[in-house]
Amino acid sequence: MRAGIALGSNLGDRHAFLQGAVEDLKKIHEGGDFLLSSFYETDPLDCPPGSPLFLNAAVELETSLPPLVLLDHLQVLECQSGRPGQHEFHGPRTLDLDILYCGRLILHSGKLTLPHPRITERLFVLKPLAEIRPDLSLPGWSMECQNYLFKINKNI
Ligand code: PH2
Ligand code: MG
Ligand code: MG
Repeated sequence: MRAGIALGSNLGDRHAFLQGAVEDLKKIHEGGDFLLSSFYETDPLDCPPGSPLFLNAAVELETSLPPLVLLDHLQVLECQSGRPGQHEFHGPRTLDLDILYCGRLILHSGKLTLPHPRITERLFVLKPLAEIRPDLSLPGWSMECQNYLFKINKNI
């Protein structure tokens, strides 16, 4: 199925961490188009005061991995970037990889909620995602991705 993944970094060589993650994600991609957005520099949202700016991006890839297996895999990549297992809430991190959606699957497990419940509120997710999948519509959404971006940009 097609899985959407949000990438973020606001510690160290942000560009290298994102680019490294993209190369690692290509290794689990199983065919068809590997969609990659531009890298966007974004203001930290809900982070401790003085947090550095983020680099954010989005990827859509094809995988047959079950979502919780994909999640484990992403957490290994986060660890390999040097991100500690425990850190301050939303504190600076070398690499953050969040699953946004896995096809049209709806999942509420203790570890993972799909689709990610806050996609439509977060400019730093919507902007890269709308670049690669403007037409995306997910369970629970009332409109396409590009329209949520339009709405958030207009702040209406
Ligand atoms: N991630 C967060 C909290 N705040 N702000 C930006 N700009 N980019 C992020 O990736 C981000 C954030 C929690 O993971
Ligand atoms: Mg995150
Ligand atoms: Mg995360």
